[in-house]
Amino acid sequence: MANELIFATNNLHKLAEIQHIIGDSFNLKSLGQIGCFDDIPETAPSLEGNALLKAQYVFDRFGKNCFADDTGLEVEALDGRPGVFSARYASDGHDFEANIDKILNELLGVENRAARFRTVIALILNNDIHYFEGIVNGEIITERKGVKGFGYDPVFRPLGHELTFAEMPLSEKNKISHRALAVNKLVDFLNSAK
Ligand code: ITT
Repeated sequence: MANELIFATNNLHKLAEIQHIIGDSFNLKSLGQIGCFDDIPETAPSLEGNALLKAQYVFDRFGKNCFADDTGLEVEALDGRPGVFSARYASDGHDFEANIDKILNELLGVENRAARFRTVIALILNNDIHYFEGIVNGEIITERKGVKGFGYDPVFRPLGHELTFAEMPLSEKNKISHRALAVNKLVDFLNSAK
């Protein structure tokens, strides 16, 4: 029987995407599937801290192997902001449009448009903590392009590509994204730990 592994998320789209990459050897379950409906606090000052908070919360209460992720957009000219505040940069809600407007305004007239997406995964496996990181370097363009994806995708163009993340087919983004890079490292580790 496949090993059960909890992914501390309620985003079933993310769960399916990662289950697909992991294959049959681990049976991923979401928070809802283990009966966890709590609003897990994400109050740490770093992506690493927030990913661990979520994984630890589940491990402490359910005693199950678990991993969690956190992602941020880090803009060089803004000293790495929005970073850990990416989801709630302009306001407390997940208002993607307002978040993009805020970044574009802050970068008005700024020449250095370098930015990166960074995903951190914290895994708690048999009481040990492991981190996996995925980074995509790119730049913030001056106006929105494309309607696919979510979040900051319309203004983020990955290095070496002509299209923004929001102009690429999702299958293309998923091959090169920060999340995919971090997940691939997690999967390599899990497969070697089997
Ligand atoms: P959880 O419920 O899983 O915590 P979340 O919305 O907080 O969902 P993330 O931690 O993955 O999601 O990402 C935080 C924010 O970073 C997210 O709300 C987006 O604004 C932005 N973001 C993350 N991944 C992105 C991507 O692939 N493309 C564009 N923006 C992204």
